Amino acid sequence: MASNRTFTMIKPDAVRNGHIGAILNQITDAGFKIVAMKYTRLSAGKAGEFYAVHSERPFYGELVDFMSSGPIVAAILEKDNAVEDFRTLIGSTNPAEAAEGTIRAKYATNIGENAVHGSDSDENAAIEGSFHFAGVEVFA
Ligand code: 3AN
Repeated sequence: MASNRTFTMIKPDAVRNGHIGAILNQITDAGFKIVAMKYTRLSAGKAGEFYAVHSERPFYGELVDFMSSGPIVAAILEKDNAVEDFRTLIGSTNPAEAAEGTIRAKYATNIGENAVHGSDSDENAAIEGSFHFAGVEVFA
């Protein structure tokens, strides 16, 4: 059965470009409830840990540098079928291929600086949520 939670980050490019409010509006307008949220900055070490699954990919260093380059908004979101519905809402990894109206089509800079993160499975949503939030910071 699909879980009802996913994890997101509004990435440093979208924060720098002033899109926090618009992105959060689009997320809540789409029916997601914010059950945890923080404005924070990842150290290079923490960003490297978060993206460890990509450590062999050629863009890993660039990704870690970018994700630790400025503040992010991290959040846990709740909705039926959260993981899949949120991936649909944000659009393809490469904003040039993202469907019109999706968050990445509207706010992403390029494939590396793509405005938002969305978990790709229920299992990763739980791991990523726990990476950023303690139990007492989650309000069901
Ligand atoms: P998604 O975030 O859509 O799940 P992944 O998991 O393939 O995409 O990639 C994780 C992150 O790595 C992306 N959000 C993006 O910031 C970065 N990334 C992915 N592919 C590339 C690429 N070809 N060049 C640079 N950065 C990339």
